[in-house]
Amino acid sequence: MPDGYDYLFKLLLIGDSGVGKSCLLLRFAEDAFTDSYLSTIGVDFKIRTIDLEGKTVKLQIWDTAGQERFRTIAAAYYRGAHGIIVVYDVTDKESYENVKGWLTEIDRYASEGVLKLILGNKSDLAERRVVEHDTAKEFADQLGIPLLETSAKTSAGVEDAFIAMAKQVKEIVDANPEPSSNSKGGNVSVGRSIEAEKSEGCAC
Ligand SMILES: Nc1nc2c(ncn2[C@@H]2O[C@H](COP(=O)(O)OP(=O)(O)OP(=O)(O)O)[C@@H](O)[C@H]2O)c(=O)[nH]1
Ligand SMILES: [Mg+2]
Repeated sequence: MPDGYDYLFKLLLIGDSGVGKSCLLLRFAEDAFTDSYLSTIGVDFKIRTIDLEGKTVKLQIWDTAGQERFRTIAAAYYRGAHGIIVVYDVTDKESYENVKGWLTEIDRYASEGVLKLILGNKSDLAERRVVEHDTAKEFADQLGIPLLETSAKTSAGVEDAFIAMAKQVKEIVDANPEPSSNSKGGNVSVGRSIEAEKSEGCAC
């Protein structure tokens, strides 16, 4: 077992600036929250190791900057991701309307077959909510993408969201244990083993 873990999964958070991507990661990785807003510059990551069905799973979660000027930097991280989480803010209609655009970015830059999850964050702000859960869920259902709501502030749904994605990645990796090429239409990179990652010089 390399470095004390059975699996290494890379997840990526994308979405408009200010929707709460960094706060979601802070909540999941360190069980903390801050009200102050420090917009992410470029990309950042945090690690959390979890237990899934008796296996040790190391999650390396990349947090990207929502600001337009960092888009090209962030796009470089799509390809290596096993799962991508698109976040919007339930109190910000524009951030929800932009989810479509973020999904297009995934199609453009990520490996084919990458897992997707849509998160409506800031569910604690009930009085300021402008995006209804049912509306968003209908949109996500049409695309066949799971949608969950979270609050990085109260923790509601946060653990479930990341664990659900990790479980799904594990199922895919278990079903495709052989390392394979990244080529479109081939066996996707979500099936790559830790050994494949290591031989590529993963510094984690
Ligand atoms: N009420 C509430 N506020 C939140 C929640 N999540 C984040 N915030 C606040 O929203 C602001 C932006 O959060 P960030 O996590 O920095 O947003 P981001 O998506 O990382 O933004 P960029 O790094 O610019 O892309 C901060 O002031 C947070 O405190 C939440 O679940 N509820
Ligand atoms: Mg951020």
